[in-house]
Amino acid sequence: MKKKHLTATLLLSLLLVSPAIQAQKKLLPAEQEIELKYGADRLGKRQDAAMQKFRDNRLGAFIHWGLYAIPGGEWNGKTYQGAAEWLKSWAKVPSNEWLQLMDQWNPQKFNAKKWAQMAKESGVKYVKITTKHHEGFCLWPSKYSQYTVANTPYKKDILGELVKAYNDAGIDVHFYFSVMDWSHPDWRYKINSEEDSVAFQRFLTFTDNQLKELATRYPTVKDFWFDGTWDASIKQNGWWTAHVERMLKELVPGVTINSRLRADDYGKRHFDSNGHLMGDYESAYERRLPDPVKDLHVTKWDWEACMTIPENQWGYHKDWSLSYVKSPVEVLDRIVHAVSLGGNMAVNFGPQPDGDFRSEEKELSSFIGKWMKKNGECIYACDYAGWAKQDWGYYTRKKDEIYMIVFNLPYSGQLTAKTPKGVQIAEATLLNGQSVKVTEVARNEYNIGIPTQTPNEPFVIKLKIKTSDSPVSKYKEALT
Ligand code: H76
Repeated sequence: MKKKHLTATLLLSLLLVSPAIQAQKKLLPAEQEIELKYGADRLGKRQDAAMQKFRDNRLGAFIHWGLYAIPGGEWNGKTYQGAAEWLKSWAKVPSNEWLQLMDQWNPQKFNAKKWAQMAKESGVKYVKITTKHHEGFCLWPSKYSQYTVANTPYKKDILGELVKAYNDAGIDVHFYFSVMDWSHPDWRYKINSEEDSVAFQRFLTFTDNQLKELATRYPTVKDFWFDGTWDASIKQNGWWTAHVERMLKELVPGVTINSRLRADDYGKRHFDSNGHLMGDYESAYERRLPDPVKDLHVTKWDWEACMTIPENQWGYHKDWSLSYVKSPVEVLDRIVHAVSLGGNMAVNFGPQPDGDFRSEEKELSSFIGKWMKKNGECIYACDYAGWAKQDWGYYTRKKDEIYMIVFNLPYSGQLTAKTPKGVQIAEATLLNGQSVKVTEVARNEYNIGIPTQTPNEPFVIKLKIKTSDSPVSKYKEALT
C-alpha cells in the first residue's frame, strides 16, 4: 500500500518536473522546482526605481526604420502584402543585393528634434528604436559591421541624434535589437554540425560586441528589447541569453530587458522551465492583448504589448490600403486595455525613407497626444484596478483613485460599477472636477451617471473610494 503510494507520488512528481508540461500559470511548490543554471534571475516583479519608471511610463512609441523603408513593400514592380521590414524574405532578395539599398539611404527630411517634438506632443514617455532589424543594417556607426549608416550617403549617426533629441525632450530611449542578422555569414537558424557551432559562437561574440558598443556609446539607454531570438540556434544556447542580460545590466545600471531575449537550459523561452518569467517584463503580446476577464494572471508580472496601426506593418509600406488600418479610437482602446491589465503599450510608427512620417501617423499621433493631455492621469503611473470588468470600458487605478475610461455608452444612461468586498464609492467626478451622480443600487453595486454633455470621444470618470471591513448591511441575499 505504502509502496504503491510512493511510486504514484514519484511518478506524479516526475511528471510535474518535466519541463514540457510546465505551465507559466501553474507554479510548482518550491521543493519540486528543477535546478536551472540559466533560468529566471528573480522571482516576482522588479521593485527598483528604474523598473518603476519603466512601468509608470505606460505609453511608448515603437519606431521601425531601416533600409526596408526605401522599397516600402515593393520589389521589381511587385507589391508584397506581408510586413514591409520582411520584404527581403518575401521577395527572396539575396543579402548583398538588399544591402545595396544603403546607397540610397539619404533621408533629407530627417530631423531628430522634430521627431522628439512629435513624440512629446503624442504623450509617449519612451520611444523604442530599431537599432538593427533582421536585415542587419545598423542605425549607428558600428565598428563591427560595414552595413551601417556611416557607409551611406547620409553618413550621420541617426541613433545618436535620436538618443540626444529624445532625452533632451525628457523621453526615455529603448533599443530594439534583432539578434537574428541576415547580413552576417555566421548567423545560423539551427546548429547542425561542429562547423555551425563554431560559426555561431563567432556570431554570438559579434553580437556581444555590438551590444557592448550600444551600451557604452549611448549610456542613457533605458531598455533593450530583443527580437529575432526564436530560432533553434538561440534555444540551443540559452546560456548566452542569460549572459547578455547580465552583461547589459552590469554595463547600464537599472536597464530593463524584455523576456523575448531569454531561453533557459532546456530552450524554454520567456518563462523558464519552472514557470518563472525571465528578463524583467513579458513581451509576447504583439498585435494582440490578454483577455480582460479570462487572462487576469498577466497582472502578476510586468509586461509590455506592442501594436501596429495597419494589421501587420512595422516598417514603412507604401500601400496601407492592403490591410485594415485601425482608427485612432481603436488604438486608444488598446492602450487603455493594456494599462487596465497592468501593462505598457508601444504603438508602432514606420517613418518614410525621406525621414518624415506619413500623414496617417502624424494624425494618429496628434489625436493620442490631445487625448493624453486631457486624460493622461488615468494612464501614467496607473495599474490594474482589481475591479470586475464592465461593458462600458476599462478601469485603471492609481493608489486610492479608480478611473473609469468609458468607450461604450449604454442607453440606460447609467454606468454600472461593482466594487470589491468592503469597498464603497464615495464620490465620482470628471477630470475637470465636475461632479457625477453616484447611486448605490445593491450590495457593492452602483450606478454612475453619464454627464449630460458627453464628449464625442472616450472620457474618464474618477472615483474616490472608501473602505470599511464590515459595514452594517441593509442588503440580504435572496433565499432560493
Ligand atoms: C516577426 C517579427 C518582428 N517583430 C516585430 C516587433 C517586428 O519587428 C517584426 O518584423
